Amino acid sequence: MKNQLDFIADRLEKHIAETKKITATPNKGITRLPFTLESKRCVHYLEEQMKQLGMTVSEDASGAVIGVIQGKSEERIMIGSHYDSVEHGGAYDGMAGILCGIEIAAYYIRNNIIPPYTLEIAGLNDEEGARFGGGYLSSKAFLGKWSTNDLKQYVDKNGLSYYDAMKLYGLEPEHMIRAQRPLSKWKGYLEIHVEQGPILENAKKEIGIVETIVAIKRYYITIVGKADHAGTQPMNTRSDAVMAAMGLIHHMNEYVLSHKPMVGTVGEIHVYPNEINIVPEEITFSIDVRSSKEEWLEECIELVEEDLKELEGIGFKCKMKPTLTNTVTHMKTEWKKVLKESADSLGFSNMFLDSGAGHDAAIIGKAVDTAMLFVPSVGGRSHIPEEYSSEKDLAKAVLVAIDFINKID
Ligand code: HGY
Ligand code: MN
Ligand code: MN
Repeated sequence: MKNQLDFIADRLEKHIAETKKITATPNKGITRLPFTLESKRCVHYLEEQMKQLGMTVSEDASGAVIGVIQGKSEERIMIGSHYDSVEHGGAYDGMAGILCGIEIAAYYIRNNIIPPYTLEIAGLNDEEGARFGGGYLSSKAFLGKWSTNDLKQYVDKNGLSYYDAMKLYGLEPEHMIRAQRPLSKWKGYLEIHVEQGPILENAKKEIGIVETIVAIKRYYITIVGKADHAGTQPMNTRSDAVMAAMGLIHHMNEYVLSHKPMVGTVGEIHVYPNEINIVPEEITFSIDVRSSKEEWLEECIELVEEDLKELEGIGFKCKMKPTLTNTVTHMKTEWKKVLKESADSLGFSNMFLDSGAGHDAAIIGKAVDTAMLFVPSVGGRSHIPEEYSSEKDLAKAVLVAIDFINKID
């Protein structure tokens, strides 16, 4: 098994070395936003690798790239993750899971073994939502969740919607419904992903078996006050949008801190007119709150809504646009057990854990049997250029996944 492991790790190392060259921000991390040149280059690389293995390859209406190898049964297991990234992110988030899928297929093909199920290796598009603020584009498309109108609602910082960007990219947004997949043909979905946190590394475990994926609520909030001269306007007659937002953000943060291990983030902030000597007229900022207790998310958002109402009562204009609501997703119980058996039988230390990160599995897992495998993130960090997981650990996840696929009935 050792030489299998080394061989697969070596192939993954080569894949990562190639794919990390695909970025819009060379020397400043990985930036692969959907419907850009970087997407094209990712799709091209993944298609090439799959074609070299003799797989049947296609790109669907959402920009997902899918390679198929016929199994003994027509039932399909999709093994996938996303090829898009955050801006200035890392080389492993998403892409590593697709490459592991390719190496799972390569293992069967190289050893002339027909897998028990037909395998679909999938590179999914726009899991992050980094460009348009939506996210989970391909995984939601598989479930037929995108209307043409939805595709016009989400816009990037230049005002281009999904709809416009898809057209410019060469895809037909009106055909998005064709990406919907008949669930009856799906045995299920398996995703390999870097953990992106410190749990596995701290516990010195080689493999993580995911129990649940956290619930997430995301919004963009806009507060409009009044621009004024920063020197002459007295403090008590200002409608300073930034000071108003700071009070709300502080209040939200206090709630989150008193509900461990809930998390809350204000990651994106835009101020207008954004000048040193003008009282800020307008602020738009994102909020992202996560917890496995959905009632805490509800309570936290209610508190934000109350604060916005209070601000409107003193003359501010406020807007709160939801961009994502995902409830907790539970991985398939039986599959978690089999994954543990596989990891144990291969001698890889392992543990069960919850995912604080969102994944395509969080969407797909609402409709079909789903499981996730994690590998340790070095330093417990992700969404940064320094993101790193060892290809050896990724190769262990490949071997666990193969053993699992051969075992499930
Ligand atoms: O935000 C997340 O957890 C994921 O990276 N999309
Ligand atoms: Mn991510
Ligand atoms: Mn990811």
